[in-house]
Amino acid sequence: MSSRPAPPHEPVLPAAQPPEEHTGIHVGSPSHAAAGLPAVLSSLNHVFGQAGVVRGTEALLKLNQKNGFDCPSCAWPDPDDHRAPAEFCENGAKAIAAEATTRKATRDFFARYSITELAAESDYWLEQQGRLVEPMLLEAGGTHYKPVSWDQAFQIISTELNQLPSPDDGVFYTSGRASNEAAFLYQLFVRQFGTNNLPDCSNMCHESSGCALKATVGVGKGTVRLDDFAQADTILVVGQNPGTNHPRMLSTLQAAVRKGAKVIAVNPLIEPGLLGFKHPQEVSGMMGLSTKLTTQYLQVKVNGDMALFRGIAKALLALEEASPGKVLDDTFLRQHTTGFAEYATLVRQTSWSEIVDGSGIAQEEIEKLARQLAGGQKRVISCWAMGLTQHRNAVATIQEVTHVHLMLGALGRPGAGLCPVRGHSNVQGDRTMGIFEKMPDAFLDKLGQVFSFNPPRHHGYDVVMAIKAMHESPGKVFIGLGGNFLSATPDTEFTATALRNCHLTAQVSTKLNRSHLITGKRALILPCLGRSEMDYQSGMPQFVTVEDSMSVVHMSQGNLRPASDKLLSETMIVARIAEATLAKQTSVPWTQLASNYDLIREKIEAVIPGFENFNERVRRPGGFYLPNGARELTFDTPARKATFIANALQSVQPEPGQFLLQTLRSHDQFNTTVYGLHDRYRGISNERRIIFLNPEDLRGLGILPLRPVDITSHWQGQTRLARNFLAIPYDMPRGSAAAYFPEANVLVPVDSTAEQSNTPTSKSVIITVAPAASA
Ligand SMILES: Nc1nc2c(c(=O)[nH]1)N[C@H]1C(S)=C(S)[C@@H](COP(=O)(O)OP(=O)(O)OC[C@H]3O[C@@H](n4cnc5c(=O)[nH]c(N)nc54)[C@H](O)[C@@H]3O)O[C@H]1N2
Ligand SMILES: Nc1nc2c(c(=O)[nH]1)N[C@H]1C(S)=C(S)[C@@H](COP(=O)(O)OP(=O)(O)OC[C@H]3O[C@@H](n4cnc5c(=O)[nH]c(N)nc54)[C@H](O)[C@@H]3O)O[C@H]1N2
Ligand SMILES: [Mo]
Repeated sequence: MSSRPAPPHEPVLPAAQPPEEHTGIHVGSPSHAAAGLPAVLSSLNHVFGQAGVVRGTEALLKLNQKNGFDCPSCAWPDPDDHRAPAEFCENGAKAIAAEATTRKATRDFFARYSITELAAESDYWLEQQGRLVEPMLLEAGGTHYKPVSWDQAFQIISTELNQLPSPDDGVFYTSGRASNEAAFLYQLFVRQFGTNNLPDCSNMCHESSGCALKATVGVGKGTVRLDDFAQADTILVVGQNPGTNHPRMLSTLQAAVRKGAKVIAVNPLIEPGLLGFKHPQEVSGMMGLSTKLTTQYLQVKVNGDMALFRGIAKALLALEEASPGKVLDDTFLRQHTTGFAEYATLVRQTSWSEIVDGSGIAQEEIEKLARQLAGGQKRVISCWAMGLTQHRNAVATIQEVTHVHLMLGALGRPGAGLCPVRGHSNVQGDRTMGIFEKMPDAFLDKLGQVFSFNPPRHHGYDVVMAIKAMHESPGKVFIGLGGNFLSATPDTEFTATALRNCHLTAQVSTKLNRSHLITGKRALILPCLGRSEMDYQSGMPQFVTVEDSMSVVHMSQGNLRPASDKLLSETMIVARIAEATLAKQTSVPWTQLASNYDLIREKIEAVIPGFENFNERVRRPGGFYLPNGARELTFDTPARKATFIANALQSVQPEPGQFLLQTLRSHDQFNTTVYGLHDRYRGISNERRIIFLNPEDLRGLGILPLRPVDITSHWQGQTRLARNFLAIPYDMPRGSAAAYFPEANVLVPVDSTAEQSNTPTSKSVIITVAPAASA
């Protein structure tokens, strides 16, 4: 028998991972403070370089102003009262530069490059190609995207969706930049189509915070407002790198420090942005004088926070025993909480050695912190982000943070409370609008009543469930309202197979990314307006609304000329998909709603509590706060009280020779969007394929700094490999490691998720490191 000869050109699948080459690293020493003149120069470079001076200045003048548009870079709130003429940060400016760019990925561009060729380029290169300007279709078996009309695009989506064996074979992803109006219509469409398959980026982000807080204080959102910071005695910044990811938070921290607050950082890495801050809008800051931010820096082990907060609770109990009635807030505990006795017993049973081993922090350091928290007015604010949420025990860890607040009564009074710092600028609003695979019945009842239909009740897929479902059963349809599903999710190669198994993948996007290249049998790019752009419907200017991290709902109106006259607003794209797909099965006047966003807001008001007089109140400068029970000390928990949850102490323990890898952001990226190749504060230039390790650990491995290494992750007998990363010694605890997302996502096992929230454990990946095989 003769075997068939291989075809001359074996078809090459487009690469799911960015190329493994290095870009030419330069390592300097990490900074001692964030912002200052380099930040201002970097902002202007990005904005004027991409958008030109006129368009760039036009955009910056409206950024975060009450009559302008909301910065798409993070969810940190804007001041309620006074706004500076430049109410933005370096990284907000980069986000605007990326959107306002005059570069365009036109039909000629797509004719020039096959998807395989595009996928061989880096994420940075893809980002540099500019705005998507017209709908594009990749036909089955096609190698190149080709232009398609909007009508045809909606027709393809409706045909594919209506051919599915069940509505549950549709997967409808949302990234947290979608406006309230687009998100509300989207979830309505998906539920009228017949499924709750609404995975969103939150599933990979603050889902753990939502789960933890819902159970302890009855609301899955933070309880503080911006003005609380000026009244706080102590502000904990835990598992968060605000210098890069929420730079405007540094002005808030600086103001608090000047009023006498102590800021305490809990982070395995020394993050320069937490050490000091040079306010770019103050003369002293521009001259390089920095305000010292942190008074205590606890270099916790990766995944050691649950042990640390258990330790704080233990130290508080000891202080209370020494001075009864002085430390714990007895009245608060009695009136507003339940479960304290049981929790206190558990804390007493936890030994100091378990706490110190688990956290990597000495008992004296923890006791010192406890004394600080218990001193003064006990006005404590705890802020946290991905350093807490992306671990197996994330929910229990965040509950442990909450317990400390409950013991001190540091909740629902000025200067005190819980502050999960959200990522995407409207991720919190999207959830309020119903982007959730398991919305409560009260929401579904009301939605059904207002729109006269029976919303499906069975829960849908979250992100991880969606990946597995697409992987296991081919033939699904995936629609992404923004985002970059392939690169943002864990286990890149596994997710790539999942997407390739789909009949159709369609992405509503502004910029080119890897999810456009790793596709289903057919694929669509649906280009939309960005937030900075004017949105006219039926000749009338429209605005959208968003909700920030502190539950302020406010308007956002772009002022730039759109990158192309073929772009549609996200809201209109959703409406047209719905109209084409549901046809006669719906009585919702989709395109009529999308022609006047006030009409959508009327429907939001009818369905969702807290939006009374929405259209009127949102037009007031600065918007309005949504109600927050926990802030008012009314707790929507089964016991109607804030609830202590006695979780057994746990942590991920790598074996000897293994490390615990966290995947994090560099200074020059927004999630999967790579603006540049530098990580200025950490002293890294021109390279992303790096792994930070403790210098002693590196020496122990016999690996010299800057040598290439291969990283293998270990999970239940499986291994995953990421090749050719440069080893960088960095100030961090032994046994811990760090590498950038999304390059390291290939190492995150799809099955390794947080208990309850099902969030991928992107901050605790067990790895081994060895000299690169190719070196
Ligand atoms: N410029 C810019 N802004 C952004 C983003 C961006 O990519 N770029 N992304 C946005 C989004 S969606 C989000 S969610 C936020 C993310 O904001 P962050 O959560 O600040 O982002 P990460 O880079 O993931 O940083 C996690 C921090 O946690 C620390 N850490 C890691 N593991 C642990 C641990 O076990 N314990 C503790 N205590 N700390 C740990 C890391 O050292 C790092 O300082 O930022 C938002 N804003
Ligand atoms: N390993 C690891 N993985 C992670 C994380 C981590 O820390 N480590 N963090 C996780 C977190 S916190 C998050 S939030 C997710 C992020 O996951 P996603 O939200 O899916 O990813 P982004 O990179 O923010 O999406 C970028 C794309 O959004 C599109 N876009 C930008 N602006 C707009 C717009 O206005 N409208 C529309 N429709 N599209 C737009 C652009 O095409 C751009 O390429 O990633 C998660 N993945
Ligand atoms: Mo996020």
